[in-house]
Amino acid sequence: MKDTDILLVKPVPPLIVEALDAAFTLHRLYDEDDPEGWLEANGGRVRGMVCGNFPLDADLLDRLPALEIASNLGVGYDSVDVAAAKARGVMVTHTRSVLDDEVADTAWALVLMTVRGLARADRYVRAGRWQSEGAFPLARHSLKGSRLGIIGLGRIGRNIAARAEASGMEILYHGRHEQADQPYLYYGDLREMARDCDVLLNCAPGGPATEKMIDAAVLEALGPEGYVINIGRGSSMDEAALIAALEAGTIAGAGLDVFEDEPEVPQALRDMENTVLLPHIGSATIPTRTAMFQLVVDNLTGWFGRGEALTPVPEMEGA
Ligand code: 8YV
Repeated sequence: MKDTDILLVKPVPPLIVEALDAAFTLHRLYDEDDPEGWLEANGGRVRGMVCGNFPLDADLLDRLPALEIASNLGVGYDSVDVAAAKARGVMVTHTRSVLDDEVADTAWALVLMTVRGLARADRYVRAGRWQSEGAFPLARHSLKGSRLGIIGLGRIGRNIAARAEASGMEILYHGRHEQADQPYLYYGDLREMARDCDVLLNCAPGGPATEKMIDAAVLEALGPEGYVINIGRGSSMDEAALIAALEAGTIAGAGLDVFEDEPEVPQALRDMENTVLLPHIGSATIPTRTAMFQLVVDNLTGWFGRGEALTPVPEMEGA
């Protein structure tokens, strides 16, 4: 494997760099003075790469004609043009499964912080308002008996549903298909589900199919007693519509781990009392990130060592 050329387009964590450096011939495009010139001269030798932190599009794929596999860091692979990769016979893998519980825990914490007002309550104590203003206002909803509408009932969504069940919530879900093996109520129409739930939680993948799917009409259907939570991708939310809905009281509040233009977070969202804002930390613990980094490496060593990718993206299955 040592003579196999692997490309890093952007810097990645040291665990990945060190493991790939030991196993392969590793090229760091970001260290090249003339990346375009390097690609022109050497792109034809590259057989594997790490992706996820830059757009891997048809144009870049064309400059890597010998590429066999792109190993994506993250379960979400919306920065990769999978159709273009597939058309060129390039395998794409992602870091599914190893982060499901971590992301579900973050999602659940965000639900509690937002719906029960816990982040706001913490600020209340710190600002000395408990002494000056008295008891903190009561939360609108108990989780028990409330309805959670999950957008995207995949591995992470099902882990969130398990946590919601433990809290006594009723679970509804929306996705491309009804899942016969799931006990929850399916909605083919997102607006209808928004109308019927108290907490609307997005954990769907990003990309064109989910672009701005949570729009003004969905937020209006959710209504003034409803909360929206997003731990999927910022691109799935119409952020301008969300700000307008929060300002007008169209919905009650929002808990967000992802944003349209990270790390930019609109000042309007930061200024509001009924938002909880996290810096995209769904999977951000040392054990889980270490497992993700290792899986990025294992997909490449599996492919070049045994001809087997461990965790192909769903579009690759049966390809
Ligand atoms: C991180 C994520 O952004 O897995 C994903 O899709 O959104 C996160 O875990 C990341 O990709 C790791 O750097």
